[in-house]
Amino acid sequence: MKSFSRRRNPVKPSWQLSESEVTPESLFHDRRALIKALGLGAIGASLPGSVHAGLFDVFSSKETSAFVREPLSFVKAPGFDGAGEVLTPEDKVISHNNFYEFGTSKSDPVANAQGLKVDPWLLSVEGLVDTPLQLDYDDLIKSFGLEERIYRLRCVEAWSMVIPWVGFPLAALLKKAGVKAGATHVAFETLFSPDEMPGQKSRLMGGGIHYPYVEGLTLAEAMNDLSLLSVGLYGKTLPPQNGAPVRLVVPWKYGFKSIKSIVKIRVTDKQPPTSWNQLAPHEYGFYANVNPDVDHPRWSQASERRIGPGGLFSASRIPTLPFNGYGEQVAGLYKGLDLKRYY
Ligand SMILES: Nc1nc2c(c(=O)[nH]1)N[C@H]1C(S)=C(S)[C@@H](COP(=O)(O)O)O[C@H]1N2
Ligand SMILES: [Mo]
Repeated sequence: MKSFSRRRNPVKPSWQLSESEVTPESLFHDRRALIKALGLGAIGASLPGSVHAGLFDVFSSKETSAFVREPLSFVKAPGFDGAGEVLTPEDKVISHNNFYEFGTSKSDPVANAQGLKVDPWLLSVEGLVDTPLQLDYDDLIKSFGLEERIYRLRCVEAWSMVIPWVGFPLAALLKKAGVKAGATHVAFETLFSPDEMPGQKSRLMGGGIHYPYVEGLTLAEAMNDLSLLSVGLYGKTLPPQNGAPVRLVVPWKYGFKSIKSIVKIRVTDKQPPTSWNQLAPHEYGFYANVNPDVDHPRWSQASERRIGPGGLFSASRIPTLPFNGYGEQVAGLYKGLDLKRYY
């Protein structure tokens, strides 16, 4: 192999650069340099300011540490200790995310969500309830007894994690509001804040979803003890990329049902529209129960890659269980329902 002449090359090879010259932080203090370096060119120039800020967060520890997670007090819920399963390490849980409001790749939410304002927050509980509720940030963190529950999370994309959530049963909130006779479903809505959520400003970045992101459960599903409103993970408040300050966790359903950063919960007498079903009804149903016997039209759901300490690419493939292994608690909700038709 012919060696090239270093003397004729005006650019210093990387081994000649000093430490300060190679640290991304110093290199990328100039936004235009960053955008050029990432190859975004004209696209980058037209991205909203919040996206630029987000790109910076990846490289600047000062900006990533802007979001402070508070320690929570909670009890360990008996029966939810994870049954000896290996937890997905915290750094994987908070860096491999789906949150299309902040972009469609797994690394976008952590990069773009750090500036999300979660306090003040207002979660409104309304619709067919005796007492509509308006919960602020402190109400969410302090007015319910918090418990830790270790749940499996199975994404429809066939990867999964084991996560120690901190939260309170959705049923506790619904009981506090008082569900009126005639109610059949519960609808959920994520924050709509395009200035903070760049995916809501651009169809490309937001994956084509019609925002705000909405989800729904039957009333019986919502009242099931497994349905959790999570305000934390790994003992601290949620980071924005995981749905701060409050998100749903329904572990027997595909991950997209576990809607993040909720501002509205409405009790209703109709099956509410849901974002992924609106986008691709043949691929994503209202129920979305984890089911190894009903494949996604484009891939098998028979197995999954469990994300452990080595991350996604060294993850082992394991069989997917009906209802994600929670059949004992929830199969009764679907007696007589054709789960192939109601996927
Ligand atoms: N508002 C909102 N909620 C959302 C999503 C989203 O894009 N927007 N993605 C869903 C999907 S597909 C999954 S798998 C889980 C991922 O949760 P995690 O990032 O905390 O693991 O969040 C769900 N909740
Ligand atoms: Mo997902």
